Amino acid sequence: MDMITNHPPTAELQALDAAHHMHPFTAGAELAAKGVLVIKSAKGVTLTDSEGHQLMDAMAGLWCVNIGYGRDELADVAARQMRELPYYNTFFQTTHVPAIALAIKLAELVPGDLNQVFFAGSGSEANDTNIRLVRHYWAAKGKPDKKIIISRKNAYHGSTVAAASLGGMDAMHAQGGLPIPDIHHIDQPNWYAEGGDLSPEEFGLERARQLEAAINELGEDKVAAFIGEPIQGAGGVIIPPETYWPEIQRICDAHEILLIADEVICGFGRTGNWFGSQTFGIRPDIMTIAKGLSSGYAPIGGSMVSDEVAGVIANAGDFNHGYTYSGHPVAAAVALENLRILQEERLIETVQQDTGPYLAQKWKQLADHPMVAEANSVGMVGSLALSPDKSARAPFAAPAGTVGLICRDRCFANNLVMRHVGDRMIISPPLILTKPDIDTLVGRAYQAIDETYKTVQADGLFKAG
Ligand code: PXG
Repeated sequence: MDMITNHPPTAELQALDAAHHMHPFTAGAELAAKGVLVIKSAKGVTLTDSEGHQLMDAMAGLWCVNIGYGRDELADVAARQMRELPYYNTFFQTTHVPAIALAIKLAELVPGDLNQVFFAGSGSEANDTNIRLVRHYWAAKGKPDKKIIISRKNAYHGSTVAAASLGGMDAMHAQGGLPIPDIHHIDQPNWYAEGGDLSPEEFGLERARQLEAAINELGEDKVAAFIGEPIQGAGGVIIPPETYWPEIQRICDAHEILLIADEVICGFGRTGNWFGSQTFGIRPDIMTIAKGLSSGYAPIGGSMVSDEVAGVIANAGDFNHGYTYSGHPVAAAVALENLRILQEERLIETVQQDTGPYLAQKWKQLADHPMVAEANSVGMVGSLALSPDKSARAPFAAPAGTVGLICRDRCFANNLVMRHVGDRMIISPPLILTKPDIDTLVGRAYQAIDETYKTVQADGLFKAG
């Protein structure tokens, strides 16, 4: 028997993991001392760990398992494709049927004239592609100086050198000499934390107009594109004020700036439409996709590209860019089957019309708790802000994330996987979540928040900073 089918007990797995496995976004020594959680299997919305505990996964893995765990159809398609053609590339004038079939399907599903796809293995890779695409596009149009990409602080666009540079995470820029040149960051539309006395609508306009100010300052002839997540995900599920995206769209149109919507989290039903761009009225020139494209069953990402941009690139000689796994046949076949399930089972319509509104109503009730200052959701993504002084939207006196981490641990103790970003708690559950599941989720979340509240009070942390 191999180690996967017949594995050693948890403590031994933890020790082996600590000895040989470096984890993303993790303080290795701290994790080794604590012992990592080993997830063994999953079905529907439920994870089972190596000790047999069952947890509701309100994060859909890392925002990706949109159709839920355990769909045999995807496993069958993967096995069939591995037997038929496990690998071939899409370089040097070759292709294969799964890549063609997925490209057609994506052109049909993605709104507007984004009819071409450049495949990647992940969202980070796709955003690297986007940087090269937009610069190559403008160079091909005789404007090689249009190179700067404007992004936002607290954005997340991935973890490669270029994608992390596009992102606006200070903690990431602090390591490894980021950002690369010609990336410019403006402020985020986070009304809760930064809106002060402005109404959300006023604040949304003010933040969008920073884009226009930046373009004027840097020079329209130097700016290639603006990139943004419709809802900032890893930044804490920051749902922008309604005024924000229409103003961003107006500014991009008025100044000949390409608009890149990073749909890695918002795409494939998360917000109750196929794409977050539809929920927020964005008409992007390029769209980054990954995660929900395959529901995480296989690694795949891509850039959806408008007819205009793709046409210019097609006539500009070789585009000297690509990945061994661009359009990988097994990943493409799995993605296609995932899209079939999303479509035929009407999962996105259900989120839009039924379960999304139900979640919104239940989730909002959490704001009745004395430590919850805000609780918002759109479709199947939501967040809440923990605060010791709700009316002032005040942070805790302790370093950001102290209380959030306590709450996250209380969630796990209550068999709920809910993440924290600073002192915001976030959810992004599978789209198959039913109304009884939502009741369970919100019940466990309330319990965890209340236990956190009692701990925080007992520890003297319930004061504004
Ligand atoms: N864009 C967005 C909007 C993302 O959320 C990426 C790009 C990068 O995708 P890849 O496939 O390269 O990881 C992401 C990924 C978190 C977390 O802690 C979020 C992501 C990845 C890992 C952790 O919330 N988002």
